[in-house]
Amino acid sequence: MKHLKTILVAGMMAMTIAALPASASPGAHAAAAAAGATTPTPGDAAINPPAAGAAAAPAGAAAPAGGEAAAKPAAPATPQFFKPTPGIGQPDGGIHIQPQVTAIGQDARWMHDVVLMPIITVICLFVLALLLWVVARFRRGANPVPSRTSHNTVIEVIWTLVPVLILVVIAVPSIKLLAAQYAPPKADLTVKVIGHQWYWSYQYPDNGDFEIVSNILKDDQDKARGEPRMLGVDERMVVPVGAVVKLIVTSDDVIHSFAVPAFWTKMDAVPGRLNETWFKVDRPGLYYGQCSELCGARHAYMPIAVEVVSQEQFAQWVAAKGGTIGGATGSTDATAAQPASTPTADTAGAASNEMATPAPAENATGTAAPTAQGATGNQGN
Ligand SMILES: [Cu+2]
Repeated sequence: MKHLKTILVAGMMAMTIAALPASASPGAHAAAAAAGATTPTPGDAAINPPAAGAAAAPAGAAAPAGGEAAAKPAAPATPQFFKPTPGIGQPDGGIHIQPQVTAIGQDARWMHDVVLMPIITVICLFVLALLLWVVARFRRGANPVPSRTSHNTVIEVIWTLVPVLILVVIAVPSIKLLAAQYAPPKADLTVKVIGHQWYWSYQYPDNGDFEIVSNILKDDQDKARGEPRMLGVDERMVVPVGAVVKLIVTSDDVIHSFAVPAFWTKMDAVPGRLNETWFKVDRPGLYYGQCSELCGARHAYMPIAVEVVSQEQFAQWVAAKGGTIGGATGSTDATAAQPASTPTADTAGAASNEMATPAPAENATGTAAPTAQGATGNQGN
């Protein structure tokens, strides 16, 4: 028991030490943010994987030059279909909840704006009025002989029952909303979202399992593309409109959180764990989000941009990424009615089929293991 405790304490100390470099830099981080981040921070080169940086450069150069009409997805390797709409999918300086573009989000916004805020406002004003009244009515000057009242059964029943009724009124839509969020419809498309220090990558297992790496843009690039500062990325996550998108969220290093406020979507990205969430967006457009779990020095520099496009545009984009379009993009209900990975396997190709069926997977592991061992053995001896 004592031994176990020692291990635990040692482990916690090790974790604290490991966390130190990250927590040592918030000053620099804040300074960079205050300076407007126009000067590239030292970590820039480090966080941009060479491959992604190289791939992003031509796309970034092509977008402002050739793709002035954003709807023209012609030649560039990475078609970008939308420019941001002011007030939609991004913060606009208000304190309200962003306009919601999913049914769940609209319910949740209604819950907040119509149920919770009015109730809490009335309660706050009522308690404030009560306090003021008590202060004035029962002040010492007006009551030389204090009242000796200590009980009032009627009022005690009221102040017990009324809060219970209020809570019940809140609980009914609240639990309905909660249940709806955890009852995803059949998925039309699966995207695996992986958080990294400090960028996101997105894998499309239904579309040939390609992966895109999404890094923040610099301020001048944001300006050139007409994107909001600190929210533009070089490679956006792209999904078809009206499709139920299942997100498998995980992380490569520390805990991140994938959050897109306009979708009412927020899910922790935990290393070694696959968290699932979903959304279905009915309005084409461009929506921004941010990592919502403090994940290190450049936590503020890993924004999320999701582009919701038509089926045709999605097919174009997938083709530009070297992926394949199967039956899993929401066009046919028959295929979508099966588990997310199966429809692609049926219609698309051998690549995704291998992922879905257990037999080839076993083969793959079988061949991979000896190779790895062999390599280790060779290097070791
Ligand atoms: Cu993060």
